[in-house]
Amino acid sequence: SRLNSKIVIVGGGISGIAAAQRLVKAGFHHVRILEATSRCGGRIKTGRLGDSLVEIGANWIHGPSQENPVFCLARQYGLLEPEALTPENQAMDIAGHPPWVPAFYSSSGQKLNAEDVVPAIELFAELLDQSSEFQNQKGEPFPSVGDFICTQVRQQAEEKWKDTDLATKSLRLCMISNMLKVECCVNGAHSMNEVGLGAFGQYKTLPGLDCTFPGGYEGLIKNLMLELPDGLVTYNMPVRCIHWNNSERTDNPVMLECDSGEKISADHVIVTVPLGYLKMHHSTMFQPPLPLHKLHSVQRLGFGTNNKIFVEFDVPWWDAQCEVIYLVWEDEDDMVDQFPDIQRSWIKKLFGFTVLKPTERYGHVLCGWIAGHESEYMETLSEQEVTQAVTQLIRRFTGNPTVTPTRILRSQWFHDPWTYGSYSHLGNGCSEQDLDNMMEPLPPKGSQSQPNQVLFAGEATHPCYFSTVHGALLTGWREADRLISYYSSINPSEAFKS
Ligand code: 6YU
Repeated sequence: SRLNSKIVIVGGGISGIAAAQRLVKAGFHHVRILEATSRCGGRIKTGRLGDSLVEIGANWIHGPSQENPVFCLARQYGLLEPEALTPENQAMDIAGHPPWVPAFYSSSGQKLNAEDVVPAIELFAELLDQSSEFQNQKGEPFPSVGDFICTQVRQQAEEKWKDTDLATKSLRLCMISNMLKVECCVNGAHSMNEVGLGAFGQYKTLPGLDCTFPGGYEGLIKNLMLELPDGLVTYNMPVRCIHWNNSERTDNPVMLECDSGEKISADHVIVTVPLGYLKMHHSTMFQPPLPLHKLHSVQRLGFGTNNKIFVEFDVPWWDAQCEVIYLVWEDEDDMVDQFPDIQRSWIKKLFGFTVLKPTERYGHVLCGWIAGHESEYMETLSEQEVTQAVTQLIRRFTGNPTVTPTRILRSQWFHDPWTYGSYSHLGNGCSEQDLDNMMEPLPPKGSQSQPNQVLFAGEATHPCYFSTVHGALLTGWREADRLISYYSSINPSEAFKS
């Protein structure tokens, strides 16, 4: 019966907490979360820069509207600003690209005219839209979104910009390089050449203008945790191995082995560890090993790094209304988003900064964004080295040799041993099938042994909202529901509270 079945959730991120919350509500008594670290939240992590709260991990509610469960919970808990709650805000359909007020600076230290670069941004946006249209087509004309976009730009630029002078044309191609770097951050990919074209349209956006949590994203976690019984989470308890189809025990089919040596038996395990962790540890984490089709999907799906570098100033060097600052390198008209000479050139991957608003709350703080192997290299540098590189960069692009940050703070998601990166994307050759494989429970379909021994939740198991908090939350609920309906099917007389 559900009352006695033992359910262990591996990982206390939003997906693990969501699964626990739903199972507890449905009347399961023996639910626990084993979390490797000393805190819950995982990639939802609010930190401090001086007196201000800043997000080390997830930043926005993407598409805050009725259909978004993160939005609905945040509203219910009273965590959002009035503006985010307005019908106008919820109705705004931005298709994943917020209409921020931009400013453009060049590597020769000049502010660029919008009209010189905006045609490149428009062409890029058009091609990015088209990249979503290769789904369900037989074969992809190009292996990646990066290949598709660069080929199309090369073909179309000549025609479109035939009356434009050479210098401006070249500048627009440099702007395309910048846009590729932006998309590396959005997709959590090393390069747009590693984002598959055929499945790009698999990702879906929701309506609503992206909003933030004024009191920190972790407020969502804190409120959800209040709905859980005390002691449900065991901290500092990394799970090393999951023995399923466990023949030594007849009462419980699954046995978990922790780093501490502790062994815990269970009827069901919900695994929510990040894809980066799975890629690294799948061979030791499952006994027997993962079925091949699942393993191949773990390997084929992409999991790159996107990091933030918060930079604080006494005095702003950008305009008051500016919301995003793009740094355009004038030597990048060959449309590149990767730098072979990483030690010297890593900083070129930083596409620019978003401006933290409102100023009354944050002071003058920018958030720099950097993805890819360059970002992973940045993590190995000291804070001083990063500060020096960012200071030099800003001095060069503003042409002002005295600009000096007062404080910086950066994330280091690749060196987080429980994550190994930021979030997932569909890599070369990926399809919808890979996400289906990711969420398929063990033992796989068609097996004779007890079903639903090991279930899989987490951001990288959502068919269309992967890489997001709402996607992760929904997968936790999905796997809880899988168990709830499993128990009602084997014992229909047990009425469920819900
Ligand atoms: C969003 C956003 N956002 C920025 C950055 C990052 C992410 N995301 P968790 O990892 O949370 O939990 C797993 C737990 O397991 C964890 O606590 C571990 O300690 C534990 N664990 C691991 N191993 C274990 C073991 N062996 N034993 C026990 N425990 C173990 N999402 O909605 N808005 O603004 C951002 C952003 C820098 C790093 C984000 C954002 C992603 C979310 O943070 C993430 O999906 C969820 O928090 C994951 O929750 P979880 O429970 O699955 O895992 C067209 C097209 C484009 C496609 N993409 C466009 C979307 C853009 C995505 N944007 C992201 C942007 C930012 C800025």
